[in-house]
Amino acid sequence: QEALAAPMERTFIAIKPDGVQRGVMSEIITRFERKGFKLVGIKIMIPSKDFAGKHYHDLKERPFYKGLCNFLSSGPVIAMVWEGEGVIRYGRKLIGATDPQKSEPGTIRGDLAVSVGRNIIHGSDGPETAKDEIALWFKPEELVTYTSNAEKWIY
Ligand code: RTP
Repeated sequence: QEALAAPMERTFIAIKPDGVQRGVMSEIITRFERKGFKLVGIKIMIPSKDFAGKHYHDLKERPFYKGLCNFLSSGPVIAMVWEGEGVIRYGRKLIGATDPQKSEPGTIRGDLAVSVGRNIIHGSDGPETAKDEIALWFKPEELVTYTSNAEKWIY
């Protein structure tokens, strides 16, 4: 009998309102796509302040919490779920350090952002947060399971 394959790792990635407004969403998607990760969920929405507060509940005690929630709900956000081996940890690597002044060139924040309060993208920081954030932003039926088979489309 065939062993059941372990479910592939998934992470939650959001392009924040500044990333959407600055027109870098395709660039961000390209970097995850070209690495070889698979997009299994995507939508655009304007989160309410209450919803933003839930997303950032871990930071409730921080002085920037209110401003951060106001910012996340200030415009459209692209919410995504990406799948692949090591996608949580490597996704954070693609994104770069929280403060774009400290993120390396070659990372998304290093190349495309300058300020910590406007760092254009969010990525889950571990398996537990990934699970919670995916459940907060997506209904199970909004996530798609499919096999990548590029050969089929190349003649
Ligand atoms: P994210 O969750 O957005 O991927 O960011 P992160 O894990 O790298 O950083 P975290 O400490 O969780 O902070 C979440 C977001 O809060 C904003 N922030 N502002 N001093 C400040 O004004 C300040 N510090 C953090 C950033 O936008 C950060 O992404």
